[in-house]
Amino acid sequence: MTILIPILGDQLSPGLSALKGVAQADAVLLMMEVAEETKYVRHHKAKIAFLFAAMRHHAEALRAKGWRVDYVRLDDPDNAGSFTGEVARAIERFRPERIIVTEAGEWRVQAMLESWETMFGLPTEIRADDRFLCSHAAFEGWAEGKTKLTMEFFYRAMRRTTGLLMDGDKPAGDRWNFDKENRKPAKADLLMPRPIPFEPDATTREVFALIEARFADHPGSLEAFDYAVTAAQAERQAANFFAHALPRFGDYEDAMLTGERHLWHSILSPYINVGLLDPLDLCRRAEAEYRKGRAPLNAVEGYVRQIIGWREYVRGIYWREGPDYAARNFLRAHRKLPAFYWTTETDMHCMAEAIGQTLATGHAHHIQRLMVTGNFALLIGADPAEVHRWYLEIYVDAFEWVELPNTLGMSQFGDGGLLGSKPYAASGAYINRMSDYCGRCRYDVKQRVGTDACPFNALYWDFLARHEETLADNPRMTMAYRNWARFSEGERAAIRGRAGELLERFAGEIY
Ligand code: FAD
Ligand code: DLZ
Ligand code: SF4
Repeated sequence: MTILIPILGDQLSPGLSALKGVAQADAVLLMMEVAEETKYVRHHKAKIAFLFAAMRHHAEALRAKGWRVDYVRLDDPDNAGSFTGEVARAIERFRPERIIVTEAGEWRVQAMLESWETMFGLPTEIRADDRFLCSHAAFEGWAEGKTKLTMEFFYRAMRRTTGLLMDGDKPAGDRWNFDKENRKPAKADLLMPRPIPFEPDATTREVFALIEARFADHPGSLEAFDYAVTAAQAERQAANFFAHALPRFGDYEDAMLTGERHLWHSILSPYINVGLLDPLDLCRRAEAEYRKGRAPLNAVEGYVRQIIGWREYVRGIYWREGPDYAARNFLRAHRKLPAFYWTTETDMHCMAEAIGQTLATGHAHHIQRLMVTGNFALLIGADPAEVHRWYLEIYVDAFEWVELPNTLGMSQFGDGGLLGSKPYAASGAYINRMSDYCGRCRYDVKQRVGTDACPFNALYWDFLARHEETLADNPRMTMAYRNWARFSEGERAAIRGRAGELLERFAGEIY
């Protein structure tokens, strides 16, 4: 008997559900580099390079464990160009009796997997992806009957289910959430932790050559590429994080500093998302650091919350809301993103920093994504579908199930508050409080009007004014609207005039 087991680019886990209980002698594992997946958005060069390098290394690791792996490269002259086309070719080659596959991470690909049984006339078993800690059914069970799907309550349920950071029935330290302690601005110092840079090996360099030949027109650069591309390297990066960065992860979670790409973040999301690291294992190890007194509770709780809370929660929302979620546009925002999202050519220092490091490496940390590039797109009224496309193409860790709810929901308020209780809109004052950017900027963060005034300021007030009818009733916006009402009529007109000029300027910068 031959079983065909397709393994997708983000399914690089040795314990993948599709492999469970299968005898190696019966299985052909199919891994495919296919044009369709590289082109549905213009992925950053580093994203394709990371995926292909990790896939090629993973194929070798599976072979070393005794699996028969059929690996189709992008430049294989017979490459059919799509998952379905390659499965069809593999059926010709191997004549399997059935197919087993782990469910896909996005609606688009899941629809392909679901078509195979009828298309190929072969029994096709689609198994649940048990690398996630909350199954679709468990999320539905939690969500059922609730009028508001609040992340914090989901997170508490997940703490109870996993037993992470629990002392009996109670949360460790008698509190569920230490977020209030985690908003300190940071100062650069020589002792700051650094992720391990990994020198690209021959396999990765071969992928680079392919990327330069085939994807020269895609955004981003490979020059700074130093990602882990094997499970062993990802594991070294995780150990480095626990030893050096975790203790202050909480304190500086929201901080931003010029020239500092990593601060105390883990930079492990690409590895978790493709399966080189296991999220539950990482959380258990973070907890062990706390229990052994090597990391404070605010850091460990913050880290665990991001993974068993936010990460699982956004996945639950993605699958619950369905494929139409991507088309939501609650604020009816229709502007284009300015060209500098692809070029870095802006005199706003915060934007140049966040976009610059993104184009150079394919990574930016959460507050840069949310409160700099995301906030700016929200304030100018950029179309959430376009913002979603930018985030999906530009970040190495971007897969739709996690990127879409974060971008369209959390950052752009496109779902009208399903995911966040208010828009993450902020003026320059927030960026100034959490970073050293403003001191290095040509704009004055204290001014609202005039050509030297920080653009975020007028745009923030204008955003509130534009959406007063929709947002003023939101209790979390009351204070903001009260402040807006305090301005004189003349001040309000001047602010909106400055915002109008800015919007015209940015609208002219269409890529
Ligand atoms: P850390 O700060 O070290 O956090 C620890 C881990 O928690 C991360 O590795 C990640 O697995 C998880 N995590 C943290 N925040 C979130 C979150 N909001 N949602 C889901 N998981 C989270 N994350 C992605 O993995 N892929 C994306 O495509 C993605 N797109 C985003 C788009 C926007 C607009 C925003 C605001 C956030 C997005 N995030 C995305 C969430 C978050 O920014 C990244 O997970 C984080 O920056 C990854 O870096 P890190 O590993 O150093 O994270
Ligand atoms: C993102 C991506 C890219 C660029 N290329 C491939 C590929 O060639 N082969 C592959 O198996 N997966 C690729 N991926 C990931 C998929 O597009 C998709 O995001 C995941 O399989 C989740 O459904
Ligand atoms: Fe950004 Fe405004 Fe600060 Fe400049 S002054 S860095 S534009 S927030």
